[in-house]
Amino acid sequence: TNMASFRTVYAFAREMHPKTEKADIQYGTAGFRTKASKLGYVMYRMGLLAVLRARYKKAVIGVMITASHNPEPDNGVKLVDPHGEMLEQSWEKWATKFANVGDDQLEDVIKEIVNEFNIDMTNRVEIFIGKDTRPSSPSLAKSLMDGVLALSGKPVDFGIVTTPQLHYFVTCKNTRHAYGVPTEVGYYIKLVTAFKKLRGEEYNKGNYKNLIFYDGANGVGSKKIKIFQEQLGECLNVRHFNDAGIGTGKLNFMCGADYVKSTQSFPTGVPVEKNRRCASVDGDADRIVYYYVDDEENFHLMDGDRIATLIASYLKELLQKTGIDLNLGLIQTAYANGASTEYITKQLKVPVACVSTGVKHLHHKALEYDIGVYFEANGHGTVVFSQAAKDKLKEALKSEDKSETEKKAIERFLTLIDVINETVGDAISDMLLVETILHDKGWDVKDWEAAYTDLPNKLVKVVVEDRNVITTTNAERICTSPNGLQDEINSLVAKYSKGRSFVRPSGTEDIVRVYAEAATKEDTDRLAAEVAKKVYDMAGGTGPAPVI
Ligand code: G16
Repeated sequence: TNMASFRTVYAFAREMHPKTEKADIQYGTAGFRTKASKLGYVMYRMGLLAVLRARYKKAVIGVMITASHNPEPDNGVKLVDPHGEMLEQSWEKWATKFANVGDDQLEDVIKEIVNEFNIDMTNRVEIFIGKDTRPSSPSLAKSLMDGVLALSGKPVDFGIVTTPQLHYFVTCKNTRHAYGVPTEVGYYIKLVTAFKKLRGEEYNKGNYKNLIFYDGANGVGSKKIKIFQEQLGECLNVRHFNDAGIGTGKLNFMCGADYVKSTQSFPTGVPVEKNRRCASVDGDADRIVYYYVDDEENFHLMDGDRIATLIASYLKELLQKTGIDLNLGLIQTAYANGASTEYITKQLKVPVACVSTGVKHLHHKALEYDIGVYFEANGHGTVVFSQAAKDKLKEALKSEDKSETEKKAIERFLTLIDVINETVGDAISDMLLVETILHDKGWDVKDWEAAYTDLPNKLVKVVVEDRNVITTTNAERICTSPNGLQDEINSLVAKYSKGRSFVRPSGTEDIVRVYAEAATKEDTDRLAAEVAKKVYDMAGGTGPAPVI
């Protein structure tokens, strides 16, 4: 009976979700991403894979339909593992295999994976599904659900939600509600209750004013912030902008976290008010960056590195007040500004680890600490706490050896954990955390910025024929092919004071990314252009060549 049921899989595929693309597609930095029109059959197949994964893990698996920071005509899919993490890397090759075999081979691939992992196909499993606001998402969700149904799984559709909300639901369900209630209402209640408790009665404090301008990137982040705002009431005034309707083509267009970070400029649609604290989220609300415009109308960016250092330093201080010994680590990628890394190691004296791009890598590394703070410079990150750390804090609260001041700090620490969505980077939860810290310190955005000065930095995209000709090692900081490219980069970098540069193929866009930083803006721009030109020349650049 087990094997016979796979027949439906082929029938569904052939009649409703036939493979339309010849070229192979790869499970990248954050799942599959491409033009939405090319994704119907991929979704169907991810529905199949999700059921197999769920049966293997004997747990709920999540599937998020989104292309996050990419433009509106794109879409994508990422799988969420039982504890809310991204799909385990050893299964990515299965995802890629499922996506690329012919329709008539699907049954065989299913048999292969069932045999390899000895999957009990009689398990009844649920698949949690979420989608962003892209117009293509409902029909792709339908394809996905057909895949789930073809293997007799039960799809549970959460409708339009942020990526971190879906991760949260999966974790709640699999921890039997220990982490929270797996509904949107449950999510808001948990975060807002903790936030209000931390804020207390005094909404403004020192230089801190409880008004923030929020750019929702014309996506799901602008829908959900309204629900937050209703519940936050007067204690945090979030004035939101960029809330265009679904299908207007404005998603992420000249706004949102990716635009602000990569162009280092103010988004459209948000009124420019001098010295006003502003924040932008991305298309599925898992990234956030802060910024403001000063009296001289200069733009100042507070990116993921800055958020990470703010959080790490605050947690470290608070931890000291609890008198409890827990280890704290910070995880970055090669994109982290050199000045931030120096500040963390030398000033904060917090150990830093550098890993490859992709939240999946950062999250994994962060789990090695009692308290792991991880952020990509692009604003994607969160904090994870080990169960042992949580237990230790809770135990200490009951202990007679602890003073009242220490107990107060412990209570605050535990409440802080509830504001944080530990399952994955969550723009709105991160914002509530940053606002809590700034409020507690009585800081405005300038006080925050004063911690260290970023080195000028620049991100450039280079279009090449096949981005996979670029390979890297050492957390993507060294390029291993094409032959000789790294030597060229080294000699270019050597010309500039505080110069640093690296190149890597994007896992979400069909381009090569070039990062550069140096002591001055002019040097940075020049170094970025020179390295971009080398990539163009040595890695098969197409279209107009980068100008130096
Ligand atoms: C995704 C990943 C991030 C990554 C970004 C860019 O973000 O989740 O971890 O930094 O893509 O990746 P790449 O440089 O490989 O294109 P998002 O917000 O698009 O899901």
